[in-house]
Amino acid sequence: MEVLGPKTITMTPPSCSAILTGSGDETGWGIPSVQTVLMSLPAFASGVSEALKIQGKNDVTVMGLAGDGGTFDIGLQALSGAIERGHKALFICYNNEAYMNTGNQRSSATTLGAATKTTPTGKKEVAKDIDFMLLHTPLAYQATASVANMKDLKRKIAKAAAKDGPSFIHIMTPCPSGWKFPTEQAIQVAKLAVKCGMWLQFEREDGKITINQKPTDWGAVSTYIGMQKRFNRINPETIASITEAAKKRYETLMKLGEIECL
Ligand SMILES: Cc1ncc(C[n+]2csc(CCOP(=O)(O)OP(=O)(O)O)c2C)c(N)n1
Ligand SMILES: [Mg+2]
Repeated sequence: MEVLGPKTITMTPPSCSAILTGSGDETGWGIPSVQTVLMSLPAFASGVSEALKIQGKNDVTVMGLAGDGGTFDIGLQALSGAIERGHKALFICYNNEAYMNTGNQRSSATTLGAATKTTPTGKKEVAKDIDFMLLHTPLAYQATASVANMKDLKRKIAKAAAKDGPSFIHIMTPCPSGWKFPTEQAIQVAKLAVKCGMWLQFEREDGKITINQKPTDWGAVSTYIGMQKRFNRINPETIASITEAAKKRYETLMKLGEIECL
């Protein structure tokens, strides 16, 4: 909100953030806010964005804030449609890697090997790569960001809001209760994810990908995993395959940085 200012209309689907922020007359946002249904925040945003356009209100930002469940899974179809139609709106996904508000059920964003209520022995599937999927959509601006780097996040929000089309920012948001680590380590966990390459910081603008921060220590993947009790039952082979996949993803991103994307 510091970046977007008061001329913003926000919406949130059911999620932890909806509980924190509220909606209508009972909201902590201090600006107009709507609580949408879980499957279609981007459809709500499309409608509000078009209404503002008809009213000639070009200086109002429409910002949707959804979790990984509301973005990767249940809201994906609506997001895909809103991007394809090109509405001016900023879609922010805070990714805590599970359906946390309802008690930590796995989502398609949950990392391989992580225990959740519905994967008590560790998730068997790799996480859906929403960033790479969205590289092939006509977003006016796309970025990843981290709660451990607020300066970078604010810069990206400002850029996204200035675009005359749909933009998407994907924020890594460690969840102490769901990932099972002490709350005071949240920023440390987020920093480590970037350092070990489990989280890639990049942006796509005008068809060009820029890597904002390079992974510096692939060996720290096991430290990152070791800090979180959700990975208590993971074996060394799975850690090795997670590390390999992270390396491959970074190599692919570097190659994509050399060519023009959509
Ligand atoms: C269609 C539909 N299915 C299920 C629910 C129940 N529900 C409410 S919040 C939530 C979790 C959302 O997870 P996510 O989007 O990752 O946000 P988080 O809770 O992790 O912040 C679920 C499943 C719902 N409200 N609507
Ligand atoms: Mg979530």
